[in-house]
This record gives sequence, C-alpha cells and structure tokens, in this order.
Amino acid sequence: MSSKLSFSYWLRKKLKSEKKAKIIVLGLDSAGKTTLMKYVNTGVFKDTVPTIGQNIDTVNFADWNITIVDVAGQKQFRFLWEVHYPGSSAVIFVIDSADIERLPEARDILKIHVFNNPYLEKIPCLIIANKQDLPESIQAPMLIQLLGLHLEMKDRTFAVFDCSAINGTGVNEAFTWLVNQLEMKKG
Ligand SMILES: Nc1nc2c(ncn2[C@@H]2O[C@H](COP(=O)(O)OP(=O)(O)OP(=O)(O)O)[C@@H](O)[C@H]2O)c(=O)[nH]1
Ligand SMILES: [Mg+2]
Repeated sequence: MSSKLSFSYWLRKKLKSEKKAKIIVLGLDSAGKTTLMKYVNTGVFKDTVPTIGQNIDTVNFADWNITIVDVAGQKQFRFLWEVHYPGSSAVIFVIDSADIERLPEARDILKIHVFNNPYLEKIPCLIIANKQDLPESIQAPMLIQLLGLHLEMKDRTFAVFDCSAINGTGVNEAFTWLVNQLEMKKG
C-alpha cells in the first residue's frame, strides 16, 4: 500500500471509530426539551427557564459524544431552527403528552419541521411522549394515532418513548434506542 493510500485508509478508519454526532431537539415551547437534556446530562431534575435562541451542549451517552442543539420552542424563535438542520445525525421531537389542547399545534410543527423537511428525512427520529408523571398524560400508542405517525412516518426510522424528564422514567431506554440507531448508521 502506498503511503498516501495508507494515510487515507487510516483516516477513514479513525473517523469511523470516533463516535460523534449532532442531534437537534425540537418541539413546542414548554414541552420539556431543556429539562430532558439536563436530565440526560446530569441524571437529576433541574429547574429551567424558557430557552431563548438555543442551548448547545455536549452529552456523553454510552460511548458516544453527542452535541445536542436544544432549540427554543416559542413561535418567535422557530425561524432559528433551520440553521441547525444540516449535519444532524438524528432528531428528537419532545411532546408534552399531558397538554391535549396543544397536540394539533405539535402535529403541525412536526409535519412542517420533521415530516416535510428534506434535511431530516433520512435520519432517525426519536419522539418523546414527555410528562408521563402527570395523571392526564396520554401514552405512546394513543399519541401515534393522534399525530398520525403510523401514516406520516411509515417510510422513516422512528420510535416513540413514554418519558418523564422530571423523574427520568423512560429516558435511558429512549437514548439507548437513539444511540443504537447511530451505531447502525455508522456501520
Ligand atoms: N411534570 C412534568 N413537568 C415537566 C417535565 N419536563 C419538563 N417539565 C416542566 O415543563 C416546563 C417547561 O420545561 P422546559 O424544559 O423549559 O421546556 P422547553 O421545551 O425547553 O421550552 P422552551 O425552551 O420554551 O422551548 C418546566 O416547568 C419543567 O419543569 C416532565 O416530564 N414532567
Ligand atoms: Mg428550552
């Protein structure tokens, strides 16, 4: 093997062995995006304030080093999301599953920013049915029906996990699914 060839072989192997990814976290304001990311980062519940712009943080999960872009869900900040789409390896969409009134709005945003978004169409989508600690919350099977995920996402890799970003229920399972998807994509 020539030295030029062996260098490019080594570089390709090295890049393949580095487990790095960028993940974008979308959802309506108050869905619990920042609370979830803080839980993943620290393993405990931490109080949050509404995000302005976005929070960019690094999370280590399994042996992955993941740059998390946690955007601001409020309407006036949503135009900022698109700058973060290129280069994302996966998308997390967080839903307040106790807020039935805002489900149609969540569905619209999911449609515009995930279903019909060419930047995100080939990457895995993790949907978090958050706030399961609240008694009025609905669970994944019902959420899948109400959001029409079984129709809209039929050609995509996606999963819905019941979670609570307050007490951590389901968070580990959801992120394990996500890194498994990253592993599979890496090949
Ligand atoms: N009961 C309950 N409350 C939660 C949960 N996750 C988040 N919250 C609360 O919901 C509120 C909003 O949480 P955030 O994490 O700031 O929501 P966000 O999606 O980041 O909102 P924006 O930054 O405005 O887009 C806070 O009062 C959180 O404590 C949960 O799983 N259960
Ligand atoms: Mg936030």
